[in-house]
Amino acid sequence: MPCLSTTSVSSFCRTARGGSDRSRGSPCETSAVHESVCPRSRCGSALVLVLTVLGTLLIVLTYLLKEAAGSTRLARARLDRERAYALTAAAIERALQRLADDDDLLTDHLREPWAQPERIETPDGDLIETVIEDEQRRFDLNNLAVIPGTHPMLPPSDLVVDLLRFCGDSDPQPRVAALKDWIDADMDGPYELEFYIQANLPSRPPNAPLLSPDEIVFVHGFSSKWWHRGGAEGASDHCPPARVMTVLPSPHTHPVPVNLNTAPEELLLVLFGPGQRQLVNLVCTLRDTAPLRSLEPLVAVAEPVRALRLWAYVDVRSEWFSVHSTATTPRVRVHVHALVHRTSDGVVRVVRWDRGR
Ligand SMILES: [Ca+2]
Ligand SMILES: [Ca+2]
Repeated sequence: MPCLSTTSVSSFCRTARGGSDRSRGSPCETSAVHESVCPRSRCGSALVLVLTVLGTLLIVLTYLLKEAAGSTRLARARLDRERAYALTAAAIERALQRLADDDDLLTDHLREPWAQPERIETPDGDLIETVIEDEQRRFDLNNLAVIPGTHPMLPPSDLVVDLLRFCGDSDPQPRVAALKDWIDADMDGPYELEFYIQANLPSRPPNAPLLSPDEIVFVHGFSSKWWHRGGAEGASDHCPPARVMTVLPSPHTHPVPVNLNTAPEELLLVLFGPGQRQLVNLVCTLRDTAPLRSLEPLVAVAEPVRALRLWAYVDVRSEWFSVHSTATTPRVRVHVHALVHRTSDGVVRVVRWDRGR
């Protein structure tokens, strides 16, 4: 706002009059009227105030714009992620159908249609990769819940001891005993509820089959690294237990057998026992040529006493499978794992659904 200071005008005029007579009167007054003369301090304060307000507005506006952009990005990322999950869910549904369409439910092997990976690229640049794995290619730790009946069979804990030793555990008995007591229905054993109370451990044995490998960490004696690394202390230079063992969450009145058509050779070596290399070689040779459709070809070669006690743990067909599906879109990558059970008449159901990264 223009301002006029009398003092300033007077001072201005006196200076003008001091110069010459021609400048007396009018020139001075004209100058005094039309010149706006402000104190420097007040003009400066107004300017600072205006700049401060403008600066604040600019900061608020920038913040709001960034917030809006961030919200938009989050919403788009969420949308991309959900779309990718929908792609994996559709792929898993197709995989379940392939399992149900298996035209030979008495034999399962890696040349069947269900075992072939599916790879789909969409026009939008998405890639969906899906694979079905036979879970019975590995030994089910929940077999520890089985009580050997009148039929001759190896105690499941004997096989688990051999497997833990194979995975680098030099003294596996105490850990297997703890795992067995955790899983079996009874409360008779050295590592049942009383042990956990007296040892002041936070976990309690459910006396039921494991729900997933993640549960093993709560069992006395098992480290968090054990499942993926092996060894009593989770050392990395051993066969990972996850390679030769699995966890199939269901009631176990009899063992869930290992499928000889899909099991890795090292698991066969452990199962068949010392001195049975010839039997392992026979299995590998036979299944390379054609899938095993029964245990009959093995009987003549197997060590009879152990074989008789082992047959309950091996088979040539499977009921448990894992479906892994990964969707890679231009902006996100997601993975879903479904643990699947297929009944002997081909009915397929999802038992566990893990929505991963
Ligand atoms: Ca089949
Ligand atoms: Ca128990």
